[in-house]
Order: sequence, then C-alpha cells, then structure tokens
Amino acid sequence: MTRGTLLLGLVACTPGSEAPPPPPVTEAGPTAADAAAFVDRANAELLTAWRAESAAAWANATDLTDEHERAASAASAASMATLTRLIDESVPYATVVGLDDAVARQLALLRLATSLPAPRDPMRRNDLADTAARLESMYGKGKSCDASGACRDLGDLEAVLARGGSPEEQLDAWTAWHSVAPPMKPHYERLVTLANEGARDIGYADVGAMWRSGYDMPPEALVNEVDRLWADVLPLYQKLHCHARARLSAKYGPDVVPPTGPIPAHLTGNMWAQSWENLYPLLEPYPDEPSLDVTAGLRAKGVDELGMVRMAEGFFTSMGLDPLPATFYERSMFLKPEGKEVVCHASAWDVQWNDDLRIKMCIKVDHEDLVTLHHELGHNYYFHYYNSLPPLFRSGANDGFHEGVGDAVALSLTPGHLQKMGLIGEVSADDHGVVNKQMQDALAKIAFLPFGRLVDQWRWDVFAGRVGPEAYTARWWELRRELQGVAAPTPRNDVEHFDPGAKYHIPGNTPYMRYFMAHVLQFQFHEAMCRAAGHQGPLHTCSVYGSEEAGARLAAMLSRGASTPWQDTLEQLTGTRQMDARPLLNYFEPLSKYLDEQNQGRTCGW
Ligand code: X8Z
Ligand code: ZN
Repeated sequence: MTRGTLLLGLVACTPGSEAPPPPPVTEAGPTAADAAAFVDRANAELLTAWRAESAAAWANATDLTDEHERAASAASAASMATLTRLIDESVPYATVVGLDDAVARQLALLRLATSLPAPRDPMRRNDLADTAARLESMYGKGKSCDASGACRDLGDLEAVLARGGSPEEQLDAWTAWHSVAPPMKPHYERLVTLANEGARDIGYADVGAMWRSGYDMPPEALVNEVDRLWADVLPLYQKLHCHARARLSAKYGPDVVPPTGPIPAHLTGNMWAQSWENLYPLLEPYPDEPSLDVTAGLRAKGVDELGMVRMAEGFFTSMGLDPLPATFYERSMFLKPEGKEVVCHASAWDVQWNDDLRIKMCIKVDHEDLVTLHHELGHNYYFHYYNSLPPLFRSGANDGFHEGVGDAVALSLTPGHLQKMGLIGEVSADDHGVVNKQMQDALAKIAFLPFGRLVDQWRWDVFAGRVGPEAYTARWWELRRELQGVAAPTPRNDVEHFDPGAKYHIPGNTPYMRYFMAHVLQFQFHEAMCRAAGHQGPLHTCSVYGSEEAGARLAAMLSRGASTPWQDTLEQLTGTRQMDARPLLNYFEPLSKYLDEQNQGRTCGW
C-alpha cells in the first residue's frame, strides 16, 4: 500500500467542509498568482487532513477495535470533506491562462487525489467512510472457525496451501478462507454505489473511469497500453501455465488436474493463484543443483524478522541511499501482535507525512517475505525521497512506479549476491543454475501477470455497472478462467459466495492495475540501474548491490515523485517513454527456451 492509497485513513476532527470560506475571487476572475496561492493552501489543508487520516488508519490496521474503526472512519470522512471542498474551490482556477506548469499539474492531480471519491452529501460521505473502514476491518479480522470453535486466520490457511498436501486438505483451506467474504458483499455494493456517486460529483463517469484517468494520457489510451503489454507477455505465461499444469497433473492425477483445461485454483500453493512460487519444488528444473531458496539459510544463520528488515535496508544503503530513520524501527509492526487483531497484508506508510516511515507486516522468516520486505522498503524510499515536494506531488510517477521500485531492487537478489550474503550455498553459474533461478522468478512474476491484469478488469466492469451484484462472483471466475487459466475448485455462485472479497484489495479498495504495470516496469528499472552500474552480460546475471551510480539514478527518479508526467520520469531513468515488456522478455529468455523444450508434444492453452 502506498500513501496515495491510504484514503481509508481518517481525520479525527470536525469535517473539513466547515473550513473558512475561500478568499473572494475578483470580478475579473482569478489570476495565475491566485491559482498558485490556492494550490499552496490546498496542499497545506490536505497535509493536515491526510496526516490525521493516516494516523487513525494506522491505529486501526495495527489494532482492529470498534473504537479504532470509528476513529478511522471519522478521520477518513473529514479528509474526504476537505478534498471535496478543495476540488469545488479549484474549479475557477483550472481555466486561468498562463498557469505555471507545476500549478496546473497540481490542480489536475487534486481531482485524482483519492481512490475513494466521496459524495458531496455529508450523510452519504460518512456512510462511505464507515463502509470502507468496516470492509478493511472485516478482511483483517477474517477467520474460519469449525464446530469445536477452533479458528484459522488467513496466515494459517495460506500455510496449508503453501505446503501443498493432499487436494482435500488444500480444498478445505481454500474454501475456509473464501467463506470469510460473503458477509462483506452488501457493504461492497454500498461502497460501489457511494464511491461512484463521488466520482460523478467531480465529473467522472464512474470510479473505474477516474482510476484510469491517473496516467498522463487519455483513459482509453491507458487501456490500450495494458492490452499491448498483455499481448506481449501472454505467450510466456501460456508456456509456464502449460508446464505447471503438466507437472500438477502428474502429481495429483488427471482426474484432479485435467491435462488440458484450467488449473484448479486451490492447487497453486497460493490463495489467489496469483503467485506460484510454492510450486517450485514440483517444477524445479534441475533438482541436483544447489538450492536457491534462502529460507534455510536465514534459519541456519539465525536471522530473525528484524534481521531480514535490516538486510533489506542494507541493500538500499549499499546503493548509497539513506538509512531508514530510527523511528522506522521503533514504530513499525513487524510481527502479528499477541492478543490483537490486525491487517496482516503487508503495507508501507509515512504516517505523519514527515519521514515517519513504517511498515506493517506479519513477517515470516522465508524467501518470499525477504522479497516482500524489499518491495515495502521501495515504497518507504519513495516516501523518503519525495518528502520535500508539495503533498499533491507526493506519489509515484504513476502508481505502477510506486509498486515497481522495491521489486526492481529485489531483482538484484541474484544467486551470486545471496551466496555473498551467506544465505545460500555454492551456486552454479552454468545453464542449469540459471534456469532454476529463472523458474523461481517466473513462478512469482510471470504467474502473477494475468491476475494483476484481471482484478481491475473486474472492478472496471463493476464500477461501470456492467456487472452487478447478481454476477460479481460469476464474472470473477469468467475472468480468472479466461486470463489466468485457473478454475474454481467447486461450483461458485452469487447467492452464497463473494469470491472477489477474499482478496485484500477489493475490500481494501486498492487499485490493482498498478501491480500489472509494476511487473513490467520493474524490469525496465532493473535494466536501467544495471546499465548505470556498468553491468556487462545478460540482464538476469546483474545485481546492483553496492552500486552508488545505480542508487543515484534511482534516487533521482524517486525525488521527482509525481511532479512530472511519468513518461518524462521514465525517460530520465531508462531513456524510453513507454512501458515496455522487452526487458522482461529478455530477462526470461533462457527459461522461455527451457519451457519450449518441456512443452514439446503437449497441448497448451485452456
Ligand atoms: O499488495 C501487495 C503488496 C503491498 S502494496 C504486498 N502486492 C500485491 C498483492 O499482494 O496482491 C504486491 C504484489 C501484488
Ligand atoms: Zn506495494
């Protein structure tokens, strides 16, 4: 989560709509100087509102109580009121001739400054704030309890899938977690109705149209960009799917995993089939090679959760980036606290918008979470480096950038680097070692692509009213089947189920296309940083650990925040103005060949 999405936060003061009236605009109309003064005032008011909102959201997410939820909702409602009022007040300034570029850009960003636009009507706004806070808490508190009263939370159920035991056991865990979502459905319907009203109040057709407008290009052009990138990466996904399905079918039998057709969603080692890294033991191309998984190394060296955080920070500081402030270690939540309910879904924060960096995570000592820690610190470093910009510019160049930074850095966790850190044993640089590593990466990153794409495909349909509550779950599975090639393990319907609600970002109202873009962009960032580091040789062998040149280029990008169109920011780092799948495809070249060999004679597709 990034600060830009912390729009579920709250402001524990009186609603901002009661703020003093704006200064009168003279009959001649406002000047460029008036517009600049308005933007300054808007930034100051937003900063106050957003600080209160994120403080209350943090208190709630790290200790889910009714009182915290009420406070979070109140602060969120106040922040919504402030933003709505400022958007209304900004209207006369938008058409002023001769606006400074930065002022014009901030006026445009003001209308996009939330992913949860609120209706003007105060009662309906409060209702939306309550609904959003309620959904966040419901997800965080989600548990499945049996007749004896024994309960399992998401972490427990994910661990069952990760172990990959019997299909029955996995089906049970999958079903148990999906049973948490149906009570969310009426609240989600309410959120859609109210947020759509808010979007219309500020001139967008619906919330999806508003989300698609945040990319410095016409919204239809963004859709075309996503389609273009998807078409570029789809062949690689299909190959991976084909190979994974064949191995799963061999493991579980053709009755459980039919050798043609979609993969049952509960057997991919992940609750949402969005990342298949837990299938690595089944798919490891050359099992005789030394292991690449750092889990055993972390445990053998006695590295605990805090040690993992320090390790991730150490990667950034090796590149010459600043150390994290001491308060990061004092205020973060690294572990699920005893006796409290929390939102374990990992997120990064700057709670007080003043370098008050924190993460909130229930860290496990394993490979996956070491990578996730780099992801989260990528957000924190973004917050840190754009901290001196006006609040309206304190976000990623686009939201995919924010999500891609830490992942790009984690691409440098090469076997060579991990060996130097003493986390894995000797590594072979021969083809077998390379293909093993690529399989590990692809199961996390290539497997993710269709899921990254489909979550907002679904939500765009929902916000636009093309898919109503009577078809939420049906449409969800249509898309999952069509794009991911995975199928629900049991029949699902819209009377009993609300399967999209079992994924955090739906109740959490966090836009998701950002992750699809980030999975493409991170390879572009990695390639550019490797170039800066003077790396020679194939992209997959590059680690920018210790490269201050790469660090300086990264920090320059982070420092720009959203102050320039993302195309300019991308060009500054990479030399290109487009999101481009070539670096990703180039990176996975060796695996692509391996998959072609493996899939010979198989019927691929679903
Ligand atoms: O939500 C996240 C991060 C926080 S921004 C942990 N991710 C997506 C997910 O978990 O679904 C990272 C990858 C995709
Ligand atoms: Zn993230």
